[in-house]
Formats: sequence, structure tokens, C-alpha cells
Amino acid sequence: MEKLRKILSYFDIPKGAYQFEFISNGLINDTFLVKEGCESNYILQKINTSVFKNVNGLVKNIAIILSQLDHTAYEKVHLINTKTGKPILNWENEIWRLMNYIPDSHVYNTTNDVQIAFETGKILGLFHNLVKGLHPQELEITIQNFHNLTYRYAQFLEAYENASDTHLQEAYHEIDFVKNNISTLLSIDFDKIPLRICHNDTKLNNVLFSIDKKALCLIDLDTLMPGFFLYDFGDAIRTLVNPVTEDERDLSLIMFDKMMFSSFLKGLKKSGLKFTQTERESLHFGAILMPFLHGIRALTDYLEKNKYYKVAYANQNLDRCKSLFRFAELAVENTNFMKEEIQNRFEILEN
Ligand code: GN1
Ligand code: MG
Repeated sequence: MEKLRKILSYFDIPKGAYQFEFISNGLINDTFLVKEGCESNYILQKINTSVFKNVNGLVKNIAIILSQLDHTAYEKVHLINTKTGKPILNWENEIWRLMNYIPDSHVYNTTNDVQIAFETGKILGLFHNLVKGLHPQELEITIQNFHNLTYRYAQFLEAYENASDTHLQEAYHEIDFVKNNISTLLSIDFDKIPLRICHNDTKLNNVLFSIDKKALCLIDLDTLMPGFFLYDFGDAIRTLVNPVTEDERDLSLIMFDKMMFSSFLKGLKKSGLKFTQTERESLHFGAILMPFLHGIRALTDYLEKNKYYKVAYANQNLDRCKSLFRFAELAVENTNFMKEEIQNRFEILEN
């Protein structure tokens, strides 16, 4: 607490009797809600610099994107400068930042509410509409090969080679799942899909909502980078269309909720975002690729004894992998449904 108070004192905010509440949603950075009495005022965050090695690039990207997000229907979370006018604080080799807290805003970790799905589609489309004027190459790469399956597979193979026998036995089925499915997933041709600026972590709990269930904005802008829309599409689908969390252990609870999928599409359509034909044809694949890719990443980290993600218990990464792979299977089963829905709703294309 004393340390947090000290860190906060470097930022350019009014003096106050602030208190700190740890927010446990993120798996990478350390996040705290800064409150004064019952009022929530700020979000204080320590950036994990072993994951985000290019902090200057990350800060630059966020500044570029925030300058594009001016719209009456988009509420921005911005960075609050330090007293010396810097957007981040470098304190004893730690990097900290402070952001405004939008009053009464909150996130959903899971939902089966179709309005939330609609709103998520709408805000994601608005975000993409607002940033599409920028050239993707204007952004720096904050994590190399972040959604590159070839790279993630290579990381997995290395972890597999070096894993303990116990880990290999425990993860036997999941390793098999990777081996059986990897070639199909790697065969997808990205060449004709347009590169866009993507958020690259559009899971449901990175969408901020008001109390009357209106989506306000996307949060967690650390992975803003060039990418394909199917990435953002897939991350939103895997967390919206499945009513349980990504580490759910009861696999029978994992579902592909078609109503939620359609509501998300309706919201996306409402945003007016347009796709090229190849892009439109790639979207359903995002809903398969992203849970698979996150599953491989979780499995790799399990085999490496949890070096990357924060875990609450030793097998949590394996549980995440099982549940993500189960959703990927369900997405495959729903391929035709997804394709038809996407085609029926998005007939107007850009070239
Ligand atoms: C990590 O820390 P958090 O929750 O924002 C990860 C994402 C995953 C997510 C959950 C930089 O994000 O890719 O979707 O966990 N971010 C990074 O699976 O690895
Ligand atoms: Mg994130």
C-alpha cells in the first residue's frame, strides 16, 4: 500500500486519501483500482516488461490510437501524465501508468445477454472504423509474432521437447489435439486478407460497459498492432458465445450460443464496418483460430511450468487449454452456421 501510494504521488492528480483495490482479471500486468472513499477515481497499472519489452513503442501506439478515437459514441480511457509531463513512470526499474476511471463503468467476464453481444459487436466495429484511416505500419510491434500460429506452434514444440514426463502425461490428450489439428489451421492463406490496425485482445472483459449496458470503449490497448480483423472477431466470439470462463473445468458447460453469435454480428453490422470479400470469408475462421491459438499458448506455458501467465494454481494453464480447445471444436462444428450468418448479414463489401 505504501509503495502504491508513493508511485501514485508521482502522477499529476489532486492530493487525496487514496486506497487501492487489486483487480485480478489480467494475466500479464498488475492492475489496481484507485479509490477515495466509495468513489473510484483511477486505474493504476504496472506494465509487465518481460512481456512488453518495447514499452516506448507501446506508449507511442496508444497515443496514436487515442488521437483517432474521437467520437460521441466512444468514451476514451486516457493516460494521466506524471508531474514531469510523462505518460508513464519509470520507478526503480518498474514501469507504471495511471488512467482515468469512467464512473460506474464495469466489465463482464462472462454473459449470456444478447444486448451485451450486440453492444460488443457495435463498439468493436466503431473502434475499427475510427482507426482504419491510419496505416497499420504506423504502429510499432509490441509483441513479435503475437498471433502467428507458426511461431506459437514452434514455441509449443520446444516446450514439448523439454517438458517433464508428468506434464506430458497430464497433457496427453491436449498434445494430441494439437498434433491432429495443426496442419489444417496452418494451411489458411492470409495473403489476400487486408492488414488492419487491430486491438489483438478483444475478449469480452476488455470491453467497458455503462450501468445501462451500453458498450463505452475497448480497454487494454497494449497489443495494438497490425493484424487481421479475424483476430479481433475470433477473440470476441470465443468469450461472448461461450457462457463460461476460459478456465472452466466442467467441459460440458462450454457452449456455442448461436443467438449470441447472431447478436454480435447485428451489432457489428450496425457499426457500418465494411469488409473485403476475402476478409468476410475469413471471419468464421477467426472463431476457430483464436481459441486454438490461445489454447496452444496456455498448453505451452503449462509444459514450461507457468513462466508466462499468472496462475492461481499449478494446472490452471492446462484447464484453460482444455476449455479453449473444447470451444475451438464447437466452433468447427458451427462452421456452416457461422459462414451463412456472416454472408447473410454482410453483403456490402469494400475492395
Ligand atoms: C493475456 O493479461 P490479459 O488478460 O490482458 C494475453 C492475451 C490473452 C489473455 C487471456 C499480452 O491478456 O493474449 O487473450 O491473457 N495477453 C498477452 O487468454 O499475452
Ligand atoms: Mg491484454
